[in-house]
Amino acid sequence: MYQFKMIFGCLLLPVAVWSQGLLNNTENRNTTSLNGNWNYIVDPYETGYYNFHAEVYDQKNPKATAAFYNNYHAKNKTELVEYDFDRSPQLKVPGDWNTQKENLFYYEGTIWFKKSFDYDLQSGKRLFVYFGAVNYKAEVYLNGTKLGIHEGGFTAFNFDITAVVKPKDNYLVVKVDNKRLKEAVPTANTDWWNYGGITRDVLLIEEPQVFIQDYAIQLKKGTSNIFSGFVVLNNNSGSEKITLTIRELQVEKEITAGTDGKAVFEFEVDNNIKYWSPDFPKLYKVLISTGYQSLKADIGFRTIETRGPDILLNGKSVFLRGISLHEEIAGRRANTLADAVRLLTWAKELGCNYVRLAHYPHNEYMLQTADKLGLLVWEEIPVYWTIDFNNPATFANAEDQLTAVINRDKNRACVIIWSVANETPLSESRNTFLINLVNQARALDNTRLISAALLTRSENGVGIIDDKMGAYFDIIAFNEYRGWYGGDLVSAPAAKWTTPYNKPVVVSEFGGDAKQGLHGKKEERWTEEYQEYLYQQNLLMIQQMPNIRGVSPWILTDFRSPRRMLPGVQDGFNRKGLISDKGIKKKAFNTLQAFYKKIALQYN
Ligand code: GCB
Repeated sequence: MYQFKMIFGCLLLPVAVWSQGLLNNTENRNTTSLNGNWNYIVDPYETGYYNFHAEVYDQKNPKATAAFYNNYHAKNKTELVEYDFDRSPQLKVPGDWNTQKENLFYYEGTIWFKKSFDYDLQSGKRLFVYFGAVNYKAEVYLNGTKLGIHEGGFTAFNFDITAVVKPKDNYLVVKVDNKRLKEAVPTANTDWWNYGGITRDVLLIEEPQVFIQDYAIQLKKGTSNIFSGFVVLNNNSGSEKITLTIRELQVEKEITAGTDGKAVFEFEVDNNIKYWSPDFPKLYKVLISTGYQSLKADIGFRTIETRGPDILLNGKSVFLRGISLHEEIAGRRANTLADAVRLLTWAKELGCNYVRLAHYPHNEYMLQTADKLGLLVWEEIPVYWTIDFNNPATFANAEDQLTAVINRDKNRACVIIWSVANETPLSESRNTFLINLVNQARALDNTRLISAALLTRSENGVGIIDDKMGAYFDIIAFNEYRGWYGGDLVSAPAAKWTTPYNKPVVVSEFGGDAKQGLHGKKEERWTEEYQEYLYQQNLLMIQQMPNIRGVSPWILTDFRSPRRMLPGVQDGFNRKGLISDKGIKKKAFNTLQAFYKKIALQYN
């Protein structure tokens, strides 16, 4: 159930992750949604988890009626039972709890969720329960049996429940704990609100005994007509034939999985491939079939590489016209297809060909939509600010999250960059930590670019982009806040920058707060005019930077942050959005839009 890892030369305690392979491409599998209303119990003292001497029930006395995961009901009027899910209130899943109930607005701690369901599983079939994400730690039980634990608020996980599920009256209980911890990923301190809950879809996935668990298909690195990849069958015992079909390209290949379940392939395609790009987001219908199953997937094919300061998409130099965004809309967690379409349509309207999905892996609708709308994507893990770089368990956790997001999204043409960190303070242990993440990302996927949002320094007024980690990255990305946290705006366009790296430079953040509707002089903080001027001056500065090949200003929309409390202006929101949390555009939206129009012409 747990993974044991060797890191920094020592065998670690188990990290709380599920080692069963993740089922990707859930949109095309045989699924039943468990979304909807779930009963919940707020449990700040974890009364349903520990007995009064602080012993964990599921270790000490798994059948204890007082353990909430047993979903026990009193058998008669004399029996003492101090909880009852069925008489408890309900929350929507998926959803963050903070914005669903007023009294949970600032809640951080444990809440138990329960969902009852029936399922008629035919013999010879297998059933999995899949969680898109739970923030932060989930302990999952079905019918009183512990399925496992998952840590990390933004990655998917699943459990095989074939042996536990019954035709009627199943009860799925999830203990969700979103307490912030110094050693967690992210750590206790972030500039975004730590929404708790079962924040993404919950699905039952039915599969045959031997099933297609995972696959990768993309253009081999350095080529534009060789497909390479693999298919993994779960529970395969003999040799099994798999057919890979892409009808539009007249591809029909037979490959064979050995007893390890894995079939690796590489073949050339003579037909003209229509390459995926923001201007032409072509997705091919790919079919993977075995004797028991056919799984379809929509996959785009494109190449991405760098040459000196250039980012080459399908061999052609691109400028990343981007915007950063959180997985948030209207002051709540975004978690539906409609949310994804809304957010990414704004990005398109802005003239973007690229988005930075900050600061953690976003939900699958975002990637699905970016693939369809034609937006290049930077994906990130929450190795943010002052992560506990000296802690091997923190590294194992970060590495697990990186692995999970690469596993989930490796077939998305839109994803071009895996980012391993944001604004981390310089130290040797931080370098070791990040280098190990870079190595892991490259080992899992050698076709995409690796980066991180770095910090810079200055000497005699010259900005210097020389973080040592730049040597390990394909793209040199950094955040700068000229005219907001420091530096003046008047002289910004004349500012000098330098870098020792002959690589593409991307400004991963710049920006400043404006309260939508607040107007005044361009020198007055919080006004739309200040933000507009800040954008004008920063864009003039950025255009002069050496090797500049992209920018993703901070940020598309205002978002909740408990660090931002100025009354009447911030009120718990970071106001650097180009669009307010109410969905109203600010003046700087037009400034960036005009800039992107100009850049699009230059790079065409
Ligand atoms: C940053 C962080 C981002 C913050 C932003 C700000 O550099 O990467 O998470 O929200 O600055 O508004 O200060």
